[in-house]
Amino acid sequence: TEQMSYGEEMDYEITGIEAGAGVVAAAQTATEDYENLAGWEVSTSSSGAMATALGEAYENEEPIIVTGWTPHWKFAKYDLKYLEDPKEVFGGAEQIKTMVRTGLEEDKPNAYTLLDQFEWTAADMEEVMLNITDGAEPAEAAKTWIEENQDKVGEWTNGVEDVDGTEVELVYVNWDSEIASTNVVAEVMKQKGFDVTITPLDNGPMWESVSEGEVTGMVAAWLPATHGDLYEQHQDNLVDLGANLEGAKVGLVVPSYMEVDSIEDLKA
Ligand code: PBE
Repeated sequence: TEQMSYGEEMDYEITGIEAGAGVVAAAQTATEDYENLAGWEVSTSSSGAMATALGEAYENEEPIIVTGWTPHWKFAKYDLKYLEDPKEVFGGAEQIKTMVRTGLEEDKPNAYTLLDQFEWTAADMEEVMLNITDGAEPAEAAKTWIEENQDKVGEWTNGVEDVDGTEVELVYVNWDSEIASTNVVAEVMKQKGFDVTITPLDNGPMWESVSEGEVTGMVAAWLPATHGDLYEQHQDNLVDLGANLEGAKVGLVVPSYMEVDSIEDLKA
């Protein structure tokens, strides 16, 4: 059958993203836990390179398996599906949570309150991501969304006083979802008078810089599964401000034209 040749056609390679991403670690675990994935490997590069490879394969109707996640603009651009994961290697429903450094509430209460009140939906985040993938600068896409969503932004800034250049540093990873959220929060904070720096890091250093108190915080903690090991390692040294988005998900994603529905259907 056609399905038997997928492995060969893809050179037994799952197209990954940044080496430090939780979804890449989970994909590597999948190649160990699913016997039928013996001999498969997860390549690592960047989220941008993955998106390019996916776009090219899609255009040519070729098979490709990527480490994917929701919210992401790729589901609006292409007809895609998650492969079923009967062993639940990729976990279930995920939340994206906000983590800040200890002591922030006392030192910078207005920054703390705003970060604590930040929450939006997958549809909100996807709107910003789509705008960016269609060519808008992240900061511009953030401003546009803020202008159009004053009600929601008003809830985040409720009780937050205007400040005069209070410094805030947010860290993130250059994943499309986190570029969107971090730019939106940064822009809202700027509009309240904060002096905001946003710094892209690798995943491990992002968690570390918050737990070591070097930076203000981040809105990019995927839990309970995706960043579970990092949370466990750092939880005693950070303040968990709860979910800023519900209904996130990670897994192996393929174009819908592929005749495979479950990770278990792939052939060694
Ligand atoms: N992601 C996007 C990240 C979390 C956010 C799914 C690529 C990860 O796998 O660590």
